[in-house]
Amino acid sequence: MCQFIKEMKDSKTIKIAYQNAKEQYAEMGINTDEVIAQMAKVNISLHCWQADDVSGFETPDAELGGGGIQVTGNYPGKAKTIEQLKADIEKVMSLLPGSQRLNLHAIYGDFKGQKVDRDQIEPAHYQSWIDWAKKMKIGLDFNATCFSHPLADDGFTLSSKNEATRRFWIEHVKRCRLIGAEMGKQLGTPCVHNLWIPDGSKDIPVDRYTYRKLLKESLDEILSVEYPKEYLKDSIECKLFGIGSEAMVVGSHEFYLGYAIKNNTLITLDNGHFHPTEQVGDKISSCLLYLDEILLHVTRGVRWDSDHVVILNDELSLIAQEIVRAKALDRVNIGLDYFDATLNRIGAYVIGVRAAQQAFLCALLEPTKALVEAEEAGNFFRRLAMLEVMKSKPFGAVYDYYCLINNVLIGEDYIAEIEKYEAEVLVKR
Ligand code: RNT
Ligand code: ZN
Repeated sequence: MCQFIKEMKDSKTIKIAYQNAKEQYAEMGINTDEVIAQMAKVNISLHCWQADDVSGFETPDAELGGGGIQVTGNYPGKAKTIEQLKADIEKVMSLLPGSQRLNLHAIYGDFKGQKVDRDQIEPAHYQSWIDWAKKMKIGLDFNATCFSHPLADDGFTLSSKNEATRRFWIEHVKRCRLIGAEMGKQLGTPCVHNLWIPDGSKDIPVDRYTYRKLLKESLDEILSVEYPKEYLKDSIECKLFGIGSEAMVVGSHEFYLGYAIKNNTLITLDNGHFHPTEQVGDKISSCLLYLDEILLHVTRGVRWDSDHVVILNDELSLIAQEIVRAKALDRVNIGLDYFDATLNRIGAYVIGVRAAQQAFLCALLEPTKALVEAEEAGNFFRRLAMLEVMKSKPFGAVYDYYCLINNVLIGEDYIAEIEKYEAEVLVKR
């Protein structure tokens, strides 16, 4: 009874705060109810790999190995089985307003204790994920896994000068696209297949041209198999450098942007994959002028690391603003990509998704028309002042209300809920 009264009171407070926020935004010409309705277009794809430190389920003791990416930390509760991973994702989604998708890597197949090498995987190995996604009413996205494998140990996969190695990886990625298309077909929502390869070299290479030529040839062969766009969308992910590939990454931004434009694929913009003074937010309008769609890997770069938990920072805000200002929400696929093993992994997801949602919500609450008018009039004081004023408008009250009408915990209440899940489930693993 007491709990019931408290909930009633809380929801009343949230509604009053929302009403107040609604009036404040209305004064700036913004209809908050319409903005909330638009949040349905912000359909974030959760990366499965935060739940288990990018280990996957090929063997019971699988771990992320090489590839220029690294996980640090050993916080208890990592998902060690598909069942645990599913339970964790269900818990995460229960704490999020709106609907999400799940983004799987090939190493997360349901191999049922069998050794299935990457060039042998089939749609059947992912059927239990598809069935679960149907039950959850969510879409799936997919990724070839071209790392954590002996044939990736020398740092080259699709650009390898060893023909047998290159062929192995071509076969893997071809199969991944087939699996992705099957996911899209069965789930009735296109699967975005993202291709990121670690290929690169620690020290100064002399034959960059050949490595890039080999990668181009591999991609041409992989993409020569066509799938309906309603089933599969192909995206390719560039990177400036990785750990152990500091001097050159074969799949650089120029390489993939050129390839994507020429071959009509999507490009993946991972905001941890550029020089720190570059902004992915600034790249979006350019990419959208030449490509039908893009994929985001939303992350947080910290010094040399590109994969910290997403928070609501300026970089994320600019990304969301640029997408909304370009009216391109339906041309941008939003994925997350980070892995931190030093904190509760369920919490890491909820923090990141809520931050990304808040960035888009703020962007939708922007009086863009008035800002553009100030810009066109050359009134840069007004433009800058308005951008600053918007930062202290009560977007939090709008987000709380969005949580309320979606029936999920509001504000800090999710923290205790995750701590409870940690005590009841995670520490017992
Ligand atoms: C690596 C890329 C890539 C990976 C995942 C696991 O730098 O960002 O997207 O993080 O595929
Ligand atoms: Zn990425």
